[in-house]
Amino acid sequence: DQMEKSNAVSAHFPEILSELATEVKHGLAKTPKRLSSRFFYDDEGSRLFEEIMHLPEYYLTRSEYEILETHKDELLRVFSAGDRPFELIELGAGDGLKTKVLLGHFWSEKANFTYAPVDISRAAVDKLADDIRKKWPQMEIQPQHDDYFNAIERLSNRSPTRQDRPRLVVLFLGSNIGNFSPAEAADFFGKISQSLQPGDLVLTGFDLQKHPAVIHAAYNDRQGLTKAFNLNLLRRINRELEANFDLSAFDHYETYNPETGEARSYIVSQKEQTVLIGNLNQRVHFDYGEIIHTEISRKFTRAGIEQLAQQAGFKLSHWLTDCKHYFADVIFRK
Ligand code: AVI
Repeated sequence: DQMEKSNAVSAHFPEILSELATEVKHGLAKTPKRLSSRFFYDDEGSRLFEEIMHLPEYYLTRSEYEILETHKDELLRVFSAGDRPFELIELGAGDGLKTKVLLGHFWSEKANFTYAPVDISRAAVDKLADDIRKKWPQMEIQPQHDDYFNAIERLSNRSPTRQDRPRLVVLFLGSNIGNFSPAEAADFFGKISQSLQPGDLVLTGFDLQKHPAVIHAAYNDRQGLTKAFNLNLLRRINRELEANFDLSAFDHYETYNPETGEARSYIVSQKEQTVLIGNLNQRVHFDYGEIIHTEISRKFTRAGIEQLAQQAGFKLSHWLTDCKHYFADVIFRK
């Protein structure tokens, strides 16, 4: 009842619309229609993505796992250089599957560090924190339920930084950076760079350009999990904005363009139809075959990565890849 009232209020006072409502209102009025992949990650979306990471076609996670496993010792040496304690801040931690490789190693080597996982899904961050407390009860962790940009904002607003504070090591794994436009990626590294001091580090996972068929398959799995993940956005809109998308009337489509390095995901309307977004009091018309563009997953070249580092005032200090050269974990040094 209380809920219904607040929904009714938000329908009449657009200035207090939720972020999702604002995105839907503007994104579905555009041509072509557009919704940001930022909104994929409600609890169900985060769960589906965890399943995607185990798919045979989704090589990204396995490649990065291999890199971290192979180089965990070197990473510890770099992070703790000069015997400085370090603070790991992981943006978009998810289930921490890959990070646990590092945490376990650092812990068994008695490294002097703390871990602050940040994720936009509360369920994901709570589960990760529980898991770590069970595995390593003495590890110092500060889980944060937040989005990347707020977390970076907080980083830069810290009280005047002392010379003797721990080294900050920002982790941004899993090619999350690929979901940003080129401008957003440059802005992201620029903001992080401004909040860091000389000697601080950023470790980022980049998916590399490779045979287009390998990339295409990763976003078109046979089980249809990627489709479910993409269409879950419509389910979320149905639930949170009282819309009536009929999920069976929409499909998933993905293209990879090797000239630009961009994989793009779309939702396709399989018939002409009109959808009602209840809370916005908005009707959205779809032609037969009309698309909503939902995601970009960019694939990088070494030259492109070097340019990102340089633009933001970083030095590329380590370049680590898996044996197939599918993926790179790269350290930028301030
Ligand atoms: C989270 N992100 C790096 C994934 C990707 O590969 O762009 C999200 C994803 N989209 C479809 N499958 C996985």
